[in-house]
Amino acid sequence: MKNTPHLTDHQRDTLFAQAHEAVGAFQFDESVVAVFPDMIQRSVPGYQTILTGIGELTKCHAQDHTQLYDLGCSLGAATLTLRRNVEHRPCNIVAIDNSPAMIARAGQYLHAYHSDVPVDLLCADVTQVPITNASVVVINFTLQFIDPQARQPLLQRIYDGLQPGGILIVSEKIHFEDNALQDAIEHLHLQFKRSNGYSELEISQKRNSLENVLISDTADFHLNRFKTVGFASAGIWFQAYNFVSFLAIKGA
Ligand code: GEK
Repeated sequence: MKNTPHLTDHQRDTLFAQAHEAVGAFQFDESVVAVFPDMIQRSVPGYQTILTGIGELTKCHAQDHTQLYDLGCSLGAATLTLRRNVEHRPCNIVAIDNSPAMIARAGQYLHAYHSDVPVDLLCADVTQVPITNASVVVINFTLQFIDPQARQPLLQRIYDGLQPGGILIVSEKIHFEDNALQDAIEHLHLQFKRSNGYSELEISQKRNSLENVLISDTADFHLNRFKTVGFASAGIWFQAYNFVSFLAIKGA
């Protein structure tokens, strides 16, 4: 298994370590794929805990003879968690990302571990893919990259495609309307990145690169939207600074 890639084999993220004259808009290309596990671990507080929680929620809410979706799967970290937690159950998984580089590498990771649970890995825009007969839908840090106008229609299609009692897990970076709160909590996130070895140059160049690419909503905005599309219950099950994971449950 010498050449088999593993999600834990981290190539260090130094994408923004050198000064760039003009920082381009962030793209999920080959260069990002190569460092992605390291980048997300060092940038997103609570990332591992969220994956563990997704596993637990899947164990409790996956329904036999249904589909589980990982929308914006990147290298498939959440897909692997879904798969581990429905092993030996009659479910199948649909994992979708619109970055060909991500999907190619995700396929290698998924094949590196044996499982009897079928996974359809699709290179597609999540706003264009049908969602049917679902019991668990995960959007882990991807809604924030989707055109704000397309978010509610996507959530509506997910709601419509869920079985009664089915769940949606959405993890996002959020912002706060209150400026003092925004500054204080953003400071905590910046300290998290500094303590994980990112320099001021890396932090500021990454921020410029994500401007107009990652567009956050407030927690209230998310919660109201879950209610608008029909979810009976919606709340925050995890928060670390300005990173939140929401759970929305369709009524039985
Ligand atoms: C994880 N969920 O490790 N359709 C499909 N994919 C998209 C779209 C779209 N419209 N827009 C962006 N993406 C993963 C992490 S990363 C989060 C998700 C981050 C994809 C994009 O190609 C990228 O792979 C992913 O969404 C976001 O649990 O990098 O902060």
